[in-house]
Amino acid sequence: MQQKNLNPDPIFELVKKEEERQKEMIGLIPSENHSSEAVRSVLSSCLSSKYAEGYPKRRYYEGNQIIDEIEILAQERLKKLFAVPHVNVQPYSGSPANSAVEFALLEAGDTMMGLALSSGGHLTHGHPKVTFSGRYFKSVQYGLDQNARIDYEQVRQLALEHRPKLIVAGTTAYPFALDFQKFAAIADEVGAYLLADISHITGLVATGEHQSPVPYAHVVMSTTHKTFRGPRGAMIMVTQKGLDKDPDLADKIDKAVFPALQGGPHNETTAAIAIAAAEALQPEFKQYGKQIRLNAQALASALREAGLKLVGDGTDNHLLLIDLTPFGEGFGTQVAFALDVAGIYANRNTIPSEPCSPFYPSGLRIGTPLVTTRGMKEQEMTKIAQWIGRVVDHIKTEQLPVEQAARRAFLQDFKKRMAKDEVLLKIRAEVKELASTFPLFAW
Ligand code: DSN
Repeated sequence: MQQKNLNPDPIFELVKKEEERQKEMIGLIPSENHSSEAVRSVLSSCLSSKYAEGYPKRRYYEGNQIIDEIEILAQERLKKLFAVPHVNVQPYSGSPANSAVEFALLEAGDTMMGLALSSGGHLTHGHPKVTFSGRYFKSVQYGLDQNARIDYEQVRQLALEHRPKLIVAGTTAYPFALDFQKFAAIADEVGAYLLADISHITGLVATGEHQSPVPYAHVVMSTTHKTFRGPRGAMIMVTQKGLDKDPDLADKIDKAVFPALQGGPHNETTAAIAIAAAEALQPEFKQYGKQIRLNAQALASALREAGLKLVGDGTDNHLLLIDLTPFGEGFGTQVAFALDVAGIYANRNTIPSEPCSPFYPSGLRIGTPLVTTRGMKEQEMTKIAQWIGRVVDHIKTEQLPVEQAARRAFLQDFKKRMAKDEVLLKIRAEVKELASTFPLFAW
């Protein structure tokens, strides 16, 4: 039969361009990662054609014998990796997973506690007014001490005062180790459930580079695409401690994911999670976890040498927050835009006690998962820090106008000028030369 001459969809051209962009640039967004060919191959497989509402051996659709095997494999590998008795791999992503845990453990109006967004917490940890967790539950938010570390004394005082039913220990822009044992002592004292959201640090927990929350928390959730290096998805684990507190906990979590909040699971994602879990059980993954932290520490010292200030003066994990207030309020905005032109993509972020605003923040959030997965090591981190230092120095006179109304026009003009700025384009060429020698996935 003659093959039809398919009119190539421009989408394929755009995907190719995005791949080139990723190869030519250096990615420092701490929540992103590149995954293996094996993970990516099952994502575009026939598994996405199948409905499998329900759980293995309890489906609402026929023809799920093989999907059952895949989901059971994913569960078993994760149970082994994290030493937990129950795992749900169906949440579509991190926010739905956290919503499911909250729906399972709380009634509308119950009190929950989480780290404030402005201190490095996540929207789903009770951010007031605009989020599901902030509107349907009474949310109490804790913060940081003067050294930019979680203020455990404040957590305890707030817990004693408000008697939350749920305490969330989890972060999205926090460069330091979490002390799950301290969180557990507080949760146990007030009889609260402890949820550890380890989305950012799963790969570090799995490799022993960060304390595991499993002995301390009742529920542990994570996305599967950050340091874990799997597909976009999430998992919710119930610990033995959780089952001891509430023997129905696993069932409550499963029912909150399906049928309460979701429909059919994305089987291709389930299979990719199973593959990522098998990869995480390999010895190379331990090396990868170690290198993530070594790279973060190398980046921190080279950034300090370049004259940049870090929130809390360093990092214990994969993430760093650069405090750009010495260059002007809101300066994270200009730096993020200029770095993008110079071939380095990161994200502008608020810093603790942000003097400007979330839209024009004074910090830059960076991390090492993407570059570590590409095989870069300490010497490349030094180069990256020097490039960041050169970009900051080059644009340091570009100040945001104080008047709100003038900011938009300033940024439009700034972006236009930076797009053809010779210094930035020269750095971009240097970045490209280095980046092109590293594959996206080197493990
Ligand atoms: N958006 C994720 C991050 O960048 O950290 C959290 O959901």
